Amino acid sequence: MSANLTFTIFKPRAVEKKNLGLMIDMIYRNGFTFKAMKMIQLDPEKAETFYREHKNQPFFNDLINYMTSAPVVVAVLEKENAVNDFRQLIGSTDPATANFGTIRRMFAQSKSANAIHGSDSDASAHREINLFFSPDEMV
Ligand code: 3AN
Repeated sequence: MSANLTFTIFKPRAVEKKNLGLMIDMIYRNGFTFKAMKMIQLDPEKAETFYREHKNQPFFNDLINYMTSAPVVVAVLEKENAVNDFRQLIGSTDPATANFGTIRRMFAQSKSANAIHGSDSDASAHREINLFFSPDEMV
């Protein structure tokens, strides 16, 4: 799989608040291309697999409850240096301290309801893409 790919989730509150279009527009304007995208309802098992590295964190149960509370949109994005550039675009985990102009600063409510996910490494992107998409779903 290309190292120029990253994986994102538009989280429940961002979908409910109808901010999807604005967020997608920002992503396009920052040079990313969508290779795949779909709306899904996460079940607890899938959410726990996805967030397995946070299993022992105090916020884990809340995170799983939140991520399974309403539909999300998952997508694969392509751009040179996709992982790092996308992390820059979304901003830091806590929207209160995320840089101005980042997606989380503009659209997130809190650390758990923080609007959007972005893979933190090429290895994570590879794992996360394979968790949600089969090769025939990618353009
Ligand atoms: P990021 O998504 O910025 O890489 P991670 O990987 O540290 O952040 O955490 C994964 C997800 O867990 C975050 N996107 C956020 O939804 C949630 N999370 C992280 N830290 C906290 C926290 N202190 N309280 C509540 N939720 C958190």
